[in-house]
Amino acid sequence: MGLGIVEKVIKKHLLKGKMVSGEEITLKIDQTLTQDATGTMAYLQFEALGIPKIKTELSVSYVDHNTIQAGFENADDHRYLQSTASKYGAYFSRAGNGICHQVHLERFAEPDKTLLGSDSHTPTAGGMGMLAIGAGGLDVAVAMGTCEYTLRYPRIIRINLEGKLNPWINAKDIILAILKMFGTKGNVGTIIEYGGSGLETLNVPQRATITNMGAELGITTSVFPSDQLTRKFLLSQNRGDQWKELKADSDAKYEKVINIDLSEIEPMLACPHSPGNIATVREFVGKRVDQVIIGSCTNSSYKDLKIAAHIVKGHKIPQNVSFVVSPGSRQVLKMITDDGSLSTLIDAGARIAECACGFCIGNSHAPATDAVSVRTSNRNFKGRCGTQSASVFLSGPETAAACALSGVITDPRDLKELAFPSFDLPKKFHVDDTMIIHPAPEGKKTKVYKGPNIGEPPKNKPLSENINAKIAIKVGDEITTDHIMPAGSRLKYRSNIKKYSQFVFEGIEPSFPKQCKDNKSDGYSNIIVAGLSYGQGSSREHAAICPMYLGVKAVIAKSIERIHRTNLINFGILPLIFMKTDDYQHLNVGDIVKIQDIEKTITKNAKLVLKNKTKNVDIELKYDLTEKEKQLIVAGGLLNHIKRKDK
Ligand code: MIC
Ligand code: SF4
Repeated sequence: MGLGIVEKVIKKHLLKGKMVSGEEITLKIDQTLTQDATGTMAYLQFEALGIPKIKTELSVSYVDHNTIQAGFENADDHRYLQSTASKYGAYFSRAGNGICHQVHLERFAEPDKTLLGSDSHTPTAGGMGMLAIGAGGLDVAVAMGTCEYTLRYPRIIRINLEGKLNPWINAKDIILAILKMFGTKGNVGTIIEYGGSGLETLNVPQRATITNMGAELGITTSVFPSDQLTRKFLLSQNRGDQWKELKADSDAKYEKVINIDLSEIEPMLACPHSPGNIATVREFVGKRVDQVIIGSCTNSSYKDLKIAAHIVKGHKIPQNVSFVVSPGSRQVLKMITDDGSLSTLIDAGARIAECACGFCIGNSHAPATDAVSVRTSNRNFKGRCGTQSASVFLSGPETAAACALSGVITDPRDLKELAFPSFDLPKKFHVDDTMIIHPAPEGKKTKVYKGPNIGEPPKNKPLSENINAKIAIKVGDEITTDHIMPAGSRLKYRSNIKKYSQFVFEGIEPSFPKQCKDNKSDGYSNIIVAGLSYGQGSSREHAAICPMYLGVKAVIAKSIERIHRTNLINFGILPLIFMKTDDYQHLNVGDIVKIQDIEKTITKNAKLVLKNKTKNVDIELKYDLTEKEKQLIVAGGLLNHIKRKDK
């Protein structure tokens, strides 16, 4: 039987395990990426592992998230990252060079290779035919030191894209349509493989817009074949020698095959407050818009910005609309500068933001109270933009630019007097790697710089046999890592766990850290109770480290998302699932609960029962841990486990 592209890449990189859905497998990792918000912790952990050099073929340390320097903290972190990259053997992409996923696609991604990144949108590189997976910083640190990553073998779904997009429709509209089909819940452990005749009409940046938002589906990753268009893109980036064909065998089998006719896709929106809350633009036409932002790792490529410039050319943005453009990389910025698009955007009244995450993570351009913002980014969770009362809609750049032009939600197909521009990607992109610093040559001594904001990664104790705890918080469905560990203005404390942990659940229950502390002084550990899809969104391992620091020993939920579940295990927190979802109602804040004989129970795969002593009820819990995960939990996390093995 033939193989699909995902199977081919996995087979080539398989170090341990069987290629059977649900089985634990270990893959050889060729490349890693980190970004500054997760990277400082990842490199602190890499240092704690005591491995002298990075062993992967290529590792890149990007600075793109915390580029606002309103205080010494971020600048110090950048220096720390630059010095560790140099010392341990990573490339360093400086602040201002661009968003990690955009730059990686332009300069480093390669077909038929594996990439592990400490950012949930790492799968963007799947647009290049890479098996690119997002993970917590600690997993990436371990992969830098060992070239290994362990996960469960996925279920593989094939989506055939047939036909051709109509004018004014963006690749973003395709992925929003897919989000409408799949939703953001229940897709854990899935990989999507794309195929179909429509691929001939989708260039690499368009494919990358689609793979980027696979993160919002909650899947492990998604992958496109590597074909002549991939080759063309690599050639245009002076990297033609890195092209390799990757295509599925005609008799490859998939768990499910879905066909999408591209000509039926229309302009789409993700409505407040979830990327899974999908509607057509038509349904909202005429709604007031206060802010429009084009940028982020989803839609800030050269063509995206050139089209936006074409739409606003010769017009002025209405006075009540703030229009922001944030190019994805310095390459994009330089090219829109050289071809005049930047000047067009400025003439129209655009505010030009740095080539960075910026607005997307809520550390700038927070909208006004009750404002409506249309953005080309990938997440619109409540409050993520920095303003709790704002409503954020996600769209493609054509729709966003049309909205900026008219001050109301507008279907770009209604821009009647404007012809749809037909420009192809250039044969040569502007290639200048000045802002990518190479690691220090072999043998050269490099000193690691550590500013006062950088604390030691916290240590955890091995699991105790019994957990005697109080329920410290009870939350509902779809709690994202943004809810657990807010980003925005709090982001600069990422390297300082003691300080950052004061903000756990800040937007939901600001007294949570104090509650945990009080419970601890009364002799209890803490437990978090949650609904469906707990830990959606980012790969932010701080959403596990900071609760661990506050004495959280278990999360009991109706379901937990993949990256967050792994992060919990990596930091020694038990991820537990209600056997009967109805039992959710039997746990409330302040209840005193006990889980006994944990190690014995999980080693024997026996029934794990929580006793709610306050309500006098027993609740059965599922743990579904692999053998390796059990060892991590028992050791009190991955770092402890590795240290134990080394002894
Ligand atoms: C995000 O988009 O939420 C982030 C910020 O890029 C995160 C990483 C982080 O928390 O630093 C992600 O997507 O993993
Ligand atoms: Fe940066 Fe936003 Fe992309 Fe996250 S989603 S990597 S914050 S641009």
